[in-house]
Amino acid sequence: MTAADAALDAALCALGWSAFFAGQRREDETELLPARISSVHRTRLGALSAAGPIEPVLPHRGRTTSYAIGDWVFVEAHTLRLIRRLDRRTLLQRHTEGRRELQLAAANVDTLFIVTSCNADFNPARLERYLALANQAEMNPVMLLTKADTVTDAETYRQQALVLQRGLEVIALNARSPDAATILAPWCGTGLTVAMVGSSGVGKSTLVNTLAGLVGEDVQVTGSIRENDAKGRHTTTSRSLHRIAGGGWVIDTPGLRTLHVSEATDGIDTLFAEITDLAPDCRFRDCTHTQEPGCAVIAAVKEGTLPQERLDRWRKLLEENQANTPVLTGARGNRTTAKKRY
Ligand SMILES: Nc1nc2c(ncn2[C@@H]2O[C@H](COP(=O)(O)OP(=O)(O)OP(=O)(O)O)[C@@H](O)[C@H]2O)c(=O)[nH]1
Ligand SMILES: [Mg+2]
Ligand SMILES: [Zn+2]
Repeated sequence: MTAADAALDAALCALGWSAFFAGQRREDETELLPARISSVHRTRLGALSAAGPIEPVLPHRGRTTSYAIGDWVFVEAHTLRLIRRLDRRTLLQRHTEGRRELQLAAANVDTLFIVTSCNADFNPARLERYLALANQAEMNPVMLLTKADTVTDAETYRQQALVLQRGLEVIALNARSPDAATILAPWCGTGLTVAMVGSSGVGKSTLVNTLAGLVGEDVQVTGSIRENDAKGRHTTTSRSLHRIAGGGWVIDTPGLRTLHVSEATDGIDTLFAEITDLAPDCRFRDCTHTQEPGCAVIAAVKEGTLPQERLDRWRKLLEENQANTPVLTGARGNRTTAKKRY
């Protein structure tokens, strides 16, 4: 490898390029430039190449809605014509109100920061939805509890969050303090990508500004919240990618009004592992854990090792997931639920 090639390679790795993407380059594609999508507008895309920002030219009949922030694409060096998108390592999708199609929120994300605040926004059922989504997308979830500086009982919130999923990392912080960047540095190293999700007003853009060290014109606009219920005002309206001072990348997203779960069966199993683990001990293999004799899950609730509310939320989420998940017909006419397809 020449010195110039090595420098190019280092620049790509800093953008999040890895063997997973390099392995997708075909022999006839050696001249093409890899670029990472950094903004998605109605009719145009923005991207970052090893040489700097570019505006890829969409293929004939190409639509910007087919691309997610964080996607890797190949473009032709001199024309900047977009040739193709590379397979994604991870993909975060969301349902938008009134549309059937899933919206592509962020691709190739390593860690999903699920953001909530130490106030009225804290809601276990909603946080579980985000966790199911992160698990399903195979992104490592980390829960951030902002506004810890405004309360005296941040630790109580942290304890409530810790029990939502086995092994979950939960961090209470002040999103406005530069300390937040130091605390979150382990997930934000060179080439790593994190995305922020959470309701409006929890401090996602505030965190992006702190992590990216954004100042002046580049700053992500933040908004105030209502005093009585801590609800935000939907200040951020589009997704964007920002470089973190420590070398990684952060994707800001607009706060969601509602969050629907679909095609997340595996993600829900991971989230409620303590229930999934008990099921083999039930007397009946198809036990629904509602009233069956010899049910290990009901026994755990009676013994006090599994909270009834947790079981109720599991059932509700599973029902919603089933209602939203299309049922496919398998090769031999077997009914199977749809698995995630990238
Ligand atoms: N005291 C304190 N205020 C915070 C903290 N995090 C955010 N805020 C304030 O909360 C308000 C909302 O923050 P934003 O960053 O705009 O929230 P957002 O999650 O981006 O909201 P949307 O863009 O509407 O989805 C702003 O006034 C922030 O200054 C924190 O940790 N401590
Ligand atoms: Mg915002
Ligand atoms: Zn059972």
